[in-house]
Amino acid sequence: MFELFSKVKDFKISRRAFLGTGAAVTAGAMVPVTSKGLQKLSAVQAEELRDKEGEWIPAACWHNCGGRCLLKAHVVDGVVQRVKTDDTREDSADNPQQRACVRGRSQRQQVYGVDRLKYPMKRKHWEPGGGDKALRGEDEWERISWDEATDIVASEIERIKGKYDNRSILVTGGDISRALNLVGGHVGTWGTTSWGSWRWGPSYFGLQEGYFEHSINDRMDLRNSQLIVLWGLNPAWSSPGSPTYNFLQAKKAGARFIVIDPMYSESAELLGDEWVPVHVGTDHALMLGMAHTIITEDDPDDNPLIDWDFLKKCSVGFDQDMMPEGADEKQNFKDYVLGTHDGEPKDAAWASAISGVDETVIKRIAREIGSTNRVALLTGWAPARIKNSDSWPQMFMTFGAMTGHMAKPGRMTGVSCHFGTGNGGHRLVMGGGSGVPGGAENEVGESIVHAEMWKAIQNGEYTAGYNDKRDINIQMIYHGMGATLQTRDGQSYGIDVHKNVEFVVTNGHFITTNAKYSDIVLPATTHWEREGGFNVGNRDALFYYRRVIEPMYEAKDDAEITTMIGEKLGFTAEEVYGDIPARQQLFNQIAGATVINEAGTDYEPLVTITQEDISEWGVEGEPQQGRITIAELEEKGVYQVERKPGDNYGYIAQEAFREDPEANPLETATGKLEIYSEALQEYVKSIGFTEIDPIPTYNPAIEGYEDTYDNFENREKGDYPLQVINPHYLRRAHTIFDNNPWLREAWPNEVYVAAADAKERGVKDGDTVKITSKHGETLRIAHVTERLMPGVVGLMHGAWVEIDPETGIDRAGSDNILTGSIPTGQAISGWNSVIGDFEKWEGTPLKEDKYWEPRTV
Ligand SMILES: Nc1nc2c(c(=O)[nH]1)N[C@H]1C(S)=C(S)[C@@H](COP(=O)(O)OP(=O)(O)OC[C@H]3O[C@@H](n4cnc5c(=O)[nH]c(N)nc54)[C@H](O)[C@@H]3O)O[C@H]1N2
Ligand SMILES: Nc1nc2c(c(=O)[nH]1)N[C@H]1C(S)=C(S)[C@@H](COP(=O)(O)OP(=O)(O)OC[C@H]3O[C@@H](n4cnc5c(=O)[nH]c(N)nc54)[C@H](O)[C@@H]3O)O[C@H]1N2
Ligand code: SF4
Ligand SMILES: [Mo]
Repeated sequence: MFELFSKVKDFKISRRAFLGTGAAVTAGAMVPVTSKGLQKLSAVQAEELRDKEGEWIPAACWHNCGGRCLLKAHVVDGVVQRVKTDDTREDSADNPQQRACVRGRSQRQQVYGVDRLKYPMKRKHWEPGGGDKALRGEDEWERISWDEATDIVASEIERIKGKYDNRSILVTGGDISRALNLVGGHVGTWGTTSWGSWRWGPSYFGLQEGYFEHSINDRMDLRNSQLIVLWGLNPAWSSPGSPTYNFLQAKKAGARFIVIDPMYSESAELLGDEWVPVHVGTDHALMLGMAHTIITEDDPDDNPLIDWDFLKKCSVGFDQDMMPEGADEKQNFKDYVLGTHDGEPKDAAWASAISGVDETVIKRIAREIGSTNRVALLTGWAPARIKNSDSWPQMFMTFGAMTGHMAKPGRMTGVSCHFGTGNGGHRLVMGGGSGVPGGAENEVGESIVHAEMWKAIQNGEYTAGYNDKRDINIQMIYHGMGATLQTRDGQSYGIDVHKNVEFVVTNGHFITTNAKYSDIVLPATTHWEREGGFNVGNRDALFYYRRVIEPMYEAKDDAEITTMIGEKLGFTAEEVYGDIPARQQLFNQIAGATVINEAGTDYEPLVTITQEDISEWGVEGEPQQGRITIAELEEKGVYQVERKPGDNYGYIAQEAFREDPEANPLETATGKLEIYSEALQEYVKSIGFTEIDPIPTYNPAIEGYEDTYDNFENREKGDYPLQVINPHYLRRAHTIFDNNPWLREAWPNEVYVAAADAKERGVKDGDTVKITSKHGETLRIAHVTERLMPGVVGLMHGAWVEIDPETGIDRAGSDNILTGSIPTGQAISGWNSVIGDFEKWEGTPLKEDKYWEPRTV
């Protein structure tokens, strides 16, 4: 508990602002902080603050949230009083303001959260070697000094290295590798995270993964599409900012929207002309059924549905005449669809039995896509975050190639997700590098796949590749960044691992799940408390932020934490990080920022820098000519490239390839789109889990729709008759903001259950339910809805686990309590392939989490 006046000091508020008499509290300004969070000021205090001008400072909104928006913080006397968003330009359809979502606008509640991690803390019963390790997660915390904390971390690194070796240290993220690599390195982690099977596989058959490179056209061109298919994406929740607005412009321009999704999402509601509910993870089967309709009904003269010219010119593997050299002719896609060799046509009836989509709908949509001139086939990554979905991206490409909806105005096939939602293309404006040199090499050079990580550590063996299993003995975990224990597959196994290793340390902002199960927690600054930098989101705009407030309490930048630990390990600050001061790093990023030139052919400097600027900043650099001054950047916090239809900044994905594939080959083995791809097959095999065919054949997911049945042929439901998905929810950015009191009120964290399933189980809206999977159990208040197709449960991604010590059941609705540790194919974390059930909870009903106590220490 803290008393008010120490707060005043902590937050660098002048005492005067607090010395008003006990006048009635008004609804005016607020300042931090009491044990209950932000506190309202008295009328006198508020008036005094109002008299001060303060400054609007561009403030970072740095989360992995799918958007990027301008935030500005109004700072008076070193304290943020309010937050606003983009008013730096007129709003228009072509050049929308970069407006913040509900989360960004609540960020003051996060930075000033009463539950901020304030000081380095040690678990009370920790001792070298771990002490009572099972107490992790339940133990009390003791405040310690930075000196003691970094001593403990460095000595544990040395101790564990000495007792075992560097292969016993696992780092899940962050800068700490720089220090650890100086003493021999550590084991890392890897996986396909966001992308599912879109991460690496597509480069082998010739499509882009959607984050770094795009296979869809830019937002202006979207308005040329007559039909837009949103296949498993919900921009209204997962890409806030302008993407949904851009889609709306396409709708105004006349596009028809079909939404294929097990959930009738806000995007479906706003944009959709038709909603096609599909069983989770069966999209591949559905698309095969559509391909069958097109193949069987295509007639080049009377009913052209297939773009034969495109297929022949730009792809291999479609039919027996288009096979790459050396391939078995029988293994072509067309024969597979028709069932020529396996006797099983993948027709609409076959697809309907798996996907749940009516046969007539499958045929009608297939015909519509095949016969419409300009179609955009857009998919998110969610349908690929499915175990065994390794061939799904290749299927998506194949369907686009068949119908020729690629690489032309209004025609595109690919990923529309995250920063690239509905707006593909190279960045039009970007920041420069900081100049910080790369760190020492990690001599261990080994990494464990997320999808098996916790179980592999439990079992002492992990998969390093095809026929390559290796012993592993992890005894120390350093969570430098990320929410790994919360966001990786099989959380129950993860908690067990955390209760058994010898040492766990976390850098963070709060007692997050990682921190909760640690021995030492180190308070990190937020981006509001740091020197500054750039953030990018959609391709049109670059966001600049600078220091808004001084570091809270004893929080330090991660770089400083790593440096301190490096020093305790016997190295100089320069050896850990180089010797470029933070101010110079920021200046370098500004000086190196570039923007597309008017012709759209090259980049030029963004910021004009004078000798005076250089002297004022106290940095080294050269004057340069750009578009805007440093002062303007510092004031506005955003630079947005002005767009208009037909300008030089448009983007048509793979346009040059389509025009002349010989002169502009893809980076695939054949230089073409590979509907038959041995390279993809080899790649998947090399990872060491499961294998696939060179053409996109349908592989039912592990824990997919078919597994909800004991006997799929006879349709006898099994013990886990429902499918659980984890939509990315507007309440949070993954786990971030789960503790934010405003967002807890705005977006209750209920589990979405289909009305028919609820009725069958005697569950009413607002009842507490227990959701069960093969791997765990969790409680939530039920939101009974018609928006989910029957058979599907929507457990929103990212809630912080809260294991009830009495029942052992999670009370928070943590998604990864329900996921297993089941690696498949190309190391996919298949979070959307989980089967389960729910029932009415007969124990104490849950309180809405807006009434939950914050995790303060
Ligand atoms: N079951 C299930 N699991 C999923 C998903 C799913 O759909 N279902 N989605 C997956 C996806 S797509 C993703 S991208 C991952 C995301 O997985 P993570 O990246 O692990 O998730 P975040 O919640 O973004 O975690 C960021 C953490 O870093 C902290 N942090 C932020 N900035 C700083 C900083 O500067 N310093 C320090 N020290 N800490 C900082 C935040 O407070 C937060 O705790 O989750 C995946 N996990
Ligand atoms: N608000 C918010 N936005 C975010 C994030 C966040 O945590 N919160 N995270 C960001 C990150 S890192 C990522 S990777 C992206 C993820 O963005 P996406 O990969 O698009 O994931 P989701 O938003 O979970 O799901 C999109 C839609 O797919 C549907 N869906 C789920 N399974 C299937 C399926 O098997 N088939 C079909 N056809 N549809 C399915 C869901 O119902 C949902 O409507 O979101 C980003 N945006
Ligand atoms: S979409 Fe992301 S960047 Fe934009 S305000 Fe919301 S949380 Fe911040
Ligand atoms: Mo993600």
